[in-house]
Parts: sequence; C-alpha cells; structure tokens
Amino acid sequence: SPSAAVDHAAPFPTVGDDPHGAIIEAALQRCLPGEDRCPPLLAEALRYTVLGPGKRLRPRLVLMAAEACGGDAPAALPAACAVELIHAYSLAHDDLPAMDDDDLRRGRPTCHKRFDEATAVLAGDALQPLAFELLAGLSPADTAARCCAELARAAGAEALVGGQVDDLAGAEALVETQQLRQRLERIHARKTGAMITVSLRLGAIVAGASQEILSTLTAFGERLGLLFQVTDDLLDATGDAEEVGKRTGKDEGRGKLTYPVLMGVEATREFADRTAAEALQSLEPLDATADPLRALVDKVHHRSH
Ligand code: GRG
Repeated sequence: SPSAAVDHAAPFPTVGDDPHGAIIEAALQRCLPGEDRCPPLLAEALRYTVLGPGKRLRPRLVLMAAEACGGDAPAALPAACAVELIHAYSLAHDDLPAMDDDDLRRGRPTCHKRFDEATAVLAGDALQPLAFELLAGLSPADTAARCCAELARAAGAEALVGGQVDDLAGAEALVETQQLRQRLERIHARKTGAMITVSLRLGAIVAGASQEILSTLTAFGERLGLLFQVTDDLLDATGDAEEVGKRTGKDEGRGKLTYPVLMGVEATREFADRTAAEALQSLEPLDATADPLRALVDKVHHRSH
C-alpha cells in the first residue's frame, strides 16, 4: 500500500520498516552453543528459550541507538545478543514454579513445561555468562569492559534481580495509593526499565557516543521503559483472552498490582499518552538518525502484544 500510515494491528515490528529483525535472529542463532559444545538437551533448551517468537525489543534498541549515534548495526550485534540472552534467561526463570509459575510463554509451553525445572534453571544459568562472553569480545577493550559493567549492573541485585525480589514479596503492608504507586514505579524501573535503558546505552557506547548523548538516551530509556510497562499492564487489563493467554498464561485474577488496578483503565491510558509524549520530547536533541527510535515509541504506545 502507498499509505505511510502506521498499521497498529501489524505484527511488532512490520517487515517493511524492519531492517534489524533478520540480522538479530541470525546473530542469536550463531551465538548459541550447538551439540558439539554442550549436552544436546542443554543446546535444545537454549534454542527453545532464546529463539522463540519474542518481539526482540531490547536488541532492536541496541542497534537503533548505535545507528542514532553514528555507529553501524553489525558492530553492535554482540551487545544486541547479550541483552536478549539476559532477557530470555529472566523470562525462563520468572516462569518457574518458584516464581510466577506460568505454563505459557510466547504462545508456547514455558521452558520448564517443555523440558523440566532443572533444565529451565540451567538453561537460564548458561545464558548469563554467555551474554558477558559476547560483550567481553567487543573492541576496543575499554568498550568491552564498560559494556560488561553496565549490563552487570542492569541485570544484577540493584536492578533486574532486586526488582524481581521486591515484586515477589508483594505489597500487602502498603495501603496508601501513593505508597503503592511509588512501589510499583520502583519495581518497574528495575525490572523493566533498567534492561531497556541499558540496551540503548550499550548501543551508544559501542558507537562511541559522548556523555551528553548517553544522558539523552538514558532519559529516553526511562520514559520508554515506563511506557512499555504501562502498555503491558493495559494489555493485561483489556487485551483479548487469546492475546493475554499468549503473553503470560495466567496473569488475570491473582491480584497483581498494576497501573489499571491503581488508577483505572482510562487514567492509565492518559498516563501512557503523556509518557509517550515525554519519551519523544527526550529525543529532541537527536537528529533524524533517531527516527527509528521515534517510530518505536509509537509502536510500543499502540502495541497489541
Ligand atoms: C527472574 C531475575 C528474574 C527476573 C524476571 C522479566 C521479568 C523479571 C519478569 C517477566 C514478567 C513481566 C511481565 C515483566 C514486565 C514486562 C516484561 C519484561 C515483559 C516481557 O517482555 P517482552 O514483552 O517479551 O519484551 P518478549 O517475549 O516479546 O521478548
């Protein structure tokens, strides 16, 4: 179609405006150890966990940030794979009976359902060092070291794992709406926001970006991470049963603290609109090379999965 209008119902992202999808898939396939390097069961579980039908949001952010900073996408592929490996591990572990106890992920049985719990734990364990091995191979050496340190912090106790621990702990003791909201925001900033922000930062670091541009992308990542979480909550609250089932398997009806629970669906939609506008505003210092990031804001804002 000659129309340039964004098709919000299209898969995420659409093929025509997706220069990164294919190179990300190929790089992910290449970076996983085959049966010649590890037990066949583990090789299969790693492929199952990583190569499933995910949106690849975080590796896309790495590549888009690298290009927005004047770098080229292929040089940023190790960092793109590294963030997706950490993300895939976090999903496999989050789905375990000890945590969220989900049967479905990405429309298929979760890793522990398809294999068994020990295999799901160990596949997640193997993905973490693999991510850092990829970053360690970046050059020059100080880029490699900086990327390792940045991802370690985003995936560690201060961010992803700490956010997950607080999320699992629940919020029963809190009754004030303001307290609940602050808690929700702190959990999201660590569980979702940190990985989204570090994805942008790794792309920028690989491309040799200045501190100023890094700060711009960090501010953008914080808004985009929030938008991603708010739209995630809206999809859980309002998505059709089939899509909700594909996404998590069983999020409904278990009293999860979300924005729609806290402020209602309408106010959450307005919050998403404001957050999307702020995300776009934070990109103002960047030129047209950041247009794919601007388009992605729109995609996340109006996503259907
Ligand atoms: C186990 C340390 C540890 C952390 C788990 C990521 C996570 C933390 C939990 C997943 C639960 C959840 C719904 C988190 C918030 C939003 C989120 C990260 C959704 C999943 O990411 P998508 O939508 O997934 O990018 P795909 O499948 O597209 O890659």
